[in-house]
Amino acid sequence: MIRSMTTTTALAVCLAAPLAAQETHTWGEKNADFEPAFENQTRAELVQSDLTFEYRQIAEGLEHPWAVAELPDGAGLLVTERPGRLVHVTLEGEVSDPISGLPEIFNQSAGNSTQAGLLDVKLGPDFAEDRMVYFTYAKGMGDGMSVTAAGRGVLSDDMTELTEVEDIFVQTPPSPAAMHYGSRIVFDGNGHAFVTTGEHFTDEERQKAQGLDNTYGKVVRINLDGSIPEDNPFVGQDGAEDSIWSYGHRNIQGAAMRGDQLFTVEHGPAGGDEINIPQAGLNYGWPVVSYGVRYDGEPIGTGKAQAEGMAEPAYYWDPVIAPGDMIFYEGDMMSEWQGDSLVTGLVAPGVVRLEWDGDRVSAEERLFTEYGRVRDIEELSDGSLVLATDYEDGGLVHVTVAGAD
Ligand SMILES: [Ca+2]
Repeated sequence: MIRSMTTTTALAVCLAAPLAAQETHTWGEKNADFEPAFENQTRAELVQSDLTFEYRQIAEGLEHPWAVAELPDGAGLLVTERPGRLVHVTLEGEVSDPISGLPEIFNQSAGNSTQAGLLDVKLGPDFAEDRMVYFTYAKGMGDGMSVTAAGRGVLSDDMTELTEVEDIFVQTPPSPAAMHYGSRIVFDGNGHAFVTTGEHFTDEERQKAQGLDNTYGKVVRINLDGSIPEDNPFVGQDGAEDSIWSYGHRNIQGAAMRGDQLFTVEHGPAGGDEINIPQAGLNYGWPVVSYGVRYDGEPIGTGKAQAEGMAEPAYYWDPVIAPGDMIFYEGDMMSEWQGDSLVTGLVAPGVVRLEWDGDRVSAEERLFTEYGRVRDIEELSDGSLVLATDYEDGGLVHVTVAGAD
């Protein structure tokens, strides 16, 4: 069954980008008054690509699409909708009925904000052989309590159901606060998965980001079946969760591998979004230090941005961009971007491109700003991009370079 054919007309319209480059970005007013620890840790030089883009709306009417994963052999896309649906979308815009077999998804709101739901989806590293699909989600634990979890299941050939579904990670302990779930899952190419979490936001819950006896505000590292790699940094340490890779994070909604190195992008408070390059066993500082301040302008933790024993972010934004996800671009279509990261923005509209010099950012560009809240970005096998716009009536946008095949 096809849920929406509204895109058939949109498909016929191929909107060319304005010939002029996008409007020039200027830095906004800072929320906080900290000095960076090193040059280009924030506000790197603003640049503009000399590319002309074409945009095609693939699908509309998706409810807060959160993640997009390309299937092999032109078989289209798997897309999560945050309320709890996993759907198949063709590149022509046909949206399937929800794929069955997911666990029950917790999608309650907290105040006027809904952050819980079905979050990431990725094809497993051996998908061609085992059709294993991995996902992250908010899991209800009873009495309104919830956690972040990661699961996996086998996608049927007709893409209508997941079978053999199991959890491979369940955050502990259950939280009464339905906020800050993270979460992405990425693979290191060496048999492990990294799962990112959040710290459930409240003043009380966030303190757990510094504790090793829980998995709030952590990057965790697991084997693909959910077992714990023996070389994880806290294996064998009394009172520490063996799954922890790094800690002191706030709300990590984006993650990507560059070679065998994990990069994460996390939501900070006002003025403190961070890119980190998480190393085994290190403390990334939240909520003791931050380059941001509380939303009411009051200080965070010690009121300082830096502390001995707490790792510096590789990059931070003040004002924030509210990062959704990030990729490292590898394709030929936008070949001058190879090795750059593309970070989606929810508050800063569109996508932020970062150029890197080793582990340091060297330049920044703002792209695709007319699309507003962008939750996810996927590079397709031909080097084109798909953006997922995060609205109640959200959709997918296919971005190509004018004149590219
Ligand atoms: Ca930090």
